[in-house]
Amino acid sequence: MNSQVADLRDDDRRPPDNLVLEIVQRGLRASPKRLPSWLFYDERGSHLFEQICEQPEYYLTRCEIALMQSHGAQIAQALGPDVRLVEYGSGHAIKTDILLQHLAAPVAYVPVEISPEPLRQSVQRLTARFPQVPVQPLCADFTKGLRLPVSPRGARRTVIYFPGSTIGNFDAAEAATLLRKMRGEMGESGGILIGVDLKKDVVLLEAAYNDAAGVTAEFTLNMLAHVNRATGSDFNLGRFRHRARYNPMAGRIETHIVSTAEQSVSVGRQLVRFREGEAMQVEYSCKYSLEDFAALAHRAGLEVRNVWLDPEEMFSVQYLVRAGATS
Ligand code: AVI
Repeated sequence: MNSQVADLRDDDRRPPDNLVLEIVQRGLRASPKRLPSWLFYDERGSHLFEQICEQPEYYLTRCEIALMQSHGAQIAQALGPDVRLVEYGSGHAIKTDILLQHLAAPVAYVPVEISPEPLRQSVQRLTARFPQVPVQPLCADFTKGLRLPVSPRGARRTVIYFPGSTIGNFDAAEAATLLRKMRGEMGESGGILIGVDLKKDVVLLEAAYNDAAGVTAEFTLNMLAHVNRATGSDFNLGRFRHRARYNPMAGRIETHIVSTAEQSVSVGRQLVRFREGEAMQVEYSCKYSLEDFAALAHRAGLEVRNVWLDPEEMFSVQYLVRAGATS
């Protein structure tokens, strides 16, 4: 039976505002200052991220969709029939459509998403579009241990779908920990289907995070508006700017919020001083070569079974299984 939208299970882990204050204060005491990237995603931030995905410079979404369209059938074949598909951070689940069109007799689709509204909307849309696929939504933080719902029938394997190169927003140690957690959740015969952005010309990489329309800059600074609302702080958005640069040694775009003046900001009872030009680190977007990613998978006890590339070879979708798995 398809789950009703009202059945959303809520693990309620988005930190309450008093904890947000503590997390922000701790990040602003650190040297250099930093704020966690989940603070981007209030309602406006999520909307701005959708707009980023439509910017001509932000090739990631366009290339991943092109890749799923051209290789969807092959990908579904690699996953096999009777799959339980668990999507981490499913959002509006746009790329999932292409996969569900091709999968043979999927046992269930389990979207795992922390924001209830996109989850509700995607469940409604996918239930209408694929009435034969049971949808079992889970409103939860995919970085924490998940209690997956019991499937309506036995699955041949659980496949964790993690598109969008969201893995790039975790540093190498965190990414290995997350992949290891997925390895546990997918079980012996399971797999991970993951979108991974590739290393490429710095000009293209930096353009993707500095679009001409300024949407990414707005997305970045919106984090301060979110922090003001959640903590009562008084960041003046006009006195900070967005900066995103590629660090070739670390292989990642590093996004900072830079103070354009010497200034003080009140965050709870803490007075935070900024020097002119001082940068707060707010996001990493790691880029991988195919070898880099295979090595990361190996650290998590996984191996790469398949790699698919978009026609421009900018982006990859990879299928990982347990190291040494035979089936
Ligand atoms: C969600 N994530 C994969 C995006 C990225 O490319 O790192 C977030 C983003 N930040 C700025 N632009 C897009």
